[in-house]
Amino acid sequence: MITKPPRPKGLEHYVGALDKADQVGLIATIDAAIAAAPLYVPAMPKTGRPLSVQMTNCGVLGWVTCKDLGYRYQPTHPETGASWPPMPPEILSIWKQYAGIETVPEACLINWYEPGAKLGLHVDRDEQEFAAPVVSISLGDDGWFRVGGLKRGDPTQRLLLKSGDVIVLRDEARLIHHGIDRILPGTNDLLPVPGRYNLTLRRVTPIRKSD
Ligand SMILES: O=C(O)CCC(=O)C(=O)O
Ligand SMILES: [Mn+2]
Repeated sequence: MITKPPRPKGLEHYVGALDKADQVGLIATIDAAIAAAPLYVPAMPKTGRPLSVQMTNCGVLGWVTCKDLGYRYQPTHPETGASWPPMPPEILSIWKQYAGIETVPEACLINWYEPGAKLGLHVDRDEQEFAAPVVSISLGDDGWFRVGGLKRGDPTQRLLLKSGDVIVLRDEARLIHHGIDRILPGTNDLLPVPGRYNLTLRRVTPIRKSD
């Protein structure tokens, strides 16, 4: 008999955390953020290979990647040079509900997956602070989330993420491998077109007592 690997400790999956009204509100928030900071096509460090996921950010810092400068956080959009739009209060309140920590997130990465887009197995490790969790919100079509362990070769399992689900990676799971195998176009009618948004909230700089 093939047994499923246990769910990694510190990985929390809140199914249906956001109701439809909250999801509709978040889409309006994302639309406004994208109007100020357009989605761009990020590229892999060194090779310059484009990612299939389009990205933008809100918050004081945004996660970006390009051929020459690689993965990093910066306060401005890589193409427009403008500051990222501020962290919307409704996104901050989701962090407050799920992060279980007093400190505030600095970055909200907005990922847009068109049909066919995916995100390879990786670890969120470009932050300077790992005491804070990563909180991530799924909106739109379903997506297969692949999750492994601390080491790249560790066994993996997949979880179906649906619109309104919240994932938290904390403590032992803060640095586990994860990615999106694929999305399932047409599984949700929140958006007028097939696709999936994911919002990833992260603390980037060390937590200060005053935060
Ligand atoms: O789309 C997702 O659910 C995961 C996104 C992710 O892992 C990331 O942007 O680092
Ligand atoms: Mn990630």
